[in-house]
Amino acid sequence: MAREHLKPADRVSDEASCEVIAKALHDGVETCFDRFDAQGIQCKFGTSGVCCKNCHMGPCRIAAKSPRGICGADADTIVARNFLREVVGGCAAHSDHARHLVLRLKAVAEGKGGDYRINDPKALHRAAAQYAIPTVDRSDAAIALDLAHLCIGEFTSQEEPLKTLSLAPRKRQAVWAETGVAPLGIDRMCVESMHRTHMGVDHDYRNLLLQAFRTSLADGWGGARLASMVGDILFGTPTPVRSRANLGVLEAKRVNVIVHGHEPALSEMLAIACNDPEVVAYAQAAGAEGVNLAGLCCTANEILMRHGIPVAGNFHQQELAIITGAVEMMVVDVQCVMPSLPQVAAAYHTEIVSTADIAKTIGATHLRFDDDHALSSAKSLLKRAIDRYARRDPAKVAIPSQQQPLVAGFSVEAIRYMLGGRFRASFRPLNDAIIQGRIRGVCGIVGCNNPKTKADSYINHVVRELIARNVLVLQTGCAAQASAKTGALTPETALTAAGASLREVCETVGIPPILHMGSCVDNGRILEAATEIVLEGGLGDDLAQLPAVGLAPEWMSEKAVTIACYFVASGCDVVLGLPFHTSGSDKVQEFLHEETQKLFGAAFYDVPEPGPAVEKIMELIEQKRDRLGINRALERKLLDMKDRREINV
Ligand code: SF4
Ligand code: MSK
Repeated sequence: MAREHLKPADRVSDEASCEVIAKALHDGVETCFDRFDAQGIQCKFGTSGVCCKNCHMGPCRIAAKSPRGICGADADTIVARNFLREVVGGCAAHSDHARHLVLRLKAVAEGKGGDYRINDPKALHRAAAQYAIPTVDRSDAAIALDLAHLCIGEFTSQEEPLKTLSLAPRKRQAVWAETGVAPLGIDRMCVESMHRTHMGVDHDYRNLLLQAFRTSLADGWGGARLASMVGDILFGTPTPVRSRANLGVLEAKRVNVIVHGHEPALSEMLAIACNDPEVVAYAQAAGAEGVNLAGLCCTANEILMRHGIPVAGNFHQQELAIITGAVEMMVVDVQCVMPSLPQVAAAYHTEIVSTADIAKTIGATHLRFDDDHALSSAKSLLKRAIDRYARRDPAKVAIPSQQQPLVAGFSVEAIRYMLGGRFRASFRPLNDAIIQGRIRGVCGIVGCNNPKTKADSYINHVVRELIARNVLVLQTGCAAQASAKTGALTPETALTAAGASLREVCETVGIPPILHMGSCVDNGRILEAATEIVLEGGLGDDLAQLPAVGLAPEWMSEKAVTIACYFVASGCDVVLGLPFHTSGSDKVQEFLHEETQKLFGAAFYDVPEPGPAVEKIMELIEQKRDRLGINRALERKLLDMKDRREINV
């Protein structure tokens, strides 16, 4: 079927998005779905990874009649080089985000942080203990300054491996040392990778792919991990919080301001400023009841996790939110922001405001965020949005009614506390439940939406099936928001869908069966949770032994490639709903899908359909359980009273 004839319900899963796609058609506004259709059949050279434009003798593309580029590079070299460059893109994105937070922490520690401060001293002391930074008789500012300098060293280290690697189980650290993938400083890894993929440098696909895993570890155990850690210190460690999700969170009688992107610094201030009496009075004077702040993509996740600010939608809904006609301002920072937003906004009264000097878009108003006067910057942005309220055209407004309640905020600290209680916070109950088979295993479901597949559909299918089969689900990013829109992130509704033994565990310890752990940069929290499980004992001594699988169902960004790589390099199998652009090299495919198993104890599995993905995930979990010898424990557990009488127990 030609794509142009696809109905909204073939492209997206939730009713609210369907309604707004139909409205876009009515309003004559183009969306990513139209542009996807306009692209036609996508280039096979690109999708198989055999197109090279790393020098100006090219571009070259590999085909049967031209098996080498002009320089002589073959498909293996070209595919591996392209793959490594994708990993660098992802690592750089997460790590630059982390760098901004680290520099802010340094400024706060030096007394130059403006309206920012150390919001969570416990998180600071936890981090200090992890890195053996002295704390006795020292001020928080002094500790924070040492920590900031240590973090800066994680970017700049030229000869020493990342210090954060030492937070992994010892056995995993040994695997990295043995395979030569322990990363040096984050910046060095990115620069070295770009050097090695320059024309005429590294041509050995294996050497290039090992560097891809090394660079990914600089993200997962470096940049991403630092971003979550420093974010918690500055803005607070997330704890369970109730909120709502989907386009129905927009309000007819309030000034709607949406924050979109990834970095929490400005959105934190907007979350505070929107309830400021001065701002509320200003909105009321403009005829509105107040300001309604909502989020999109991972900036949404950041302020959801810490403030319970509602989520307007995930990646594919960024244009749709504007098309409701009810958004006065969309404030964007970095990553996953479609450059089309100003064109969409031009059909309505919405102003797109970019705030980061490194991320400008033609047609958006660029208002550089003033770090030194963050709160007053946030207030003036909100007043600017309020000024647009009078320009809202009621004839163009159609806010879908759909929204679902959710619970988010599951940092590792929060999970530990919920499992063990305040005085004996511990992962022990979770480990015991896994050993006894009441929880079969854990699945981390991450990533984006992609117009190549019906939005949210794969994610929602797998989540439903896995919890029914007693698998605990950890989510981040837009995948978590997909589940939120179905109402699955509430203990109440999710418990009706969980398998009997998972439900029993969840009821006993008071956790839902699907834990929203944050934004895509927070995937490091999933590794942190996995490490806690290993250290708690009883499930082996390495991450690769855990009955845990990663799944990226509808991913689209380079960050997702990097995340998938650091999961595998950490010993966690990863199922991909959409394949990498590597099919043009059998050797690269074999390396990623098989050889990694020998190197890291984990590999990638391409499973394009959600049903088979569930089976694959269960198979991988059960294999790990078998190897741990814990499936025997389940057999004992399943004996009922009748069985017991029969065997005279
Ligand atoms: Fe072609 Fe080689 Fe240049 Fe790539 S590096 S564009 S394969 S000549
Ligand atoms: S925002 S990277 S679309 S998860 Fe983190 Fe969503 Fe993917 Fe962006």
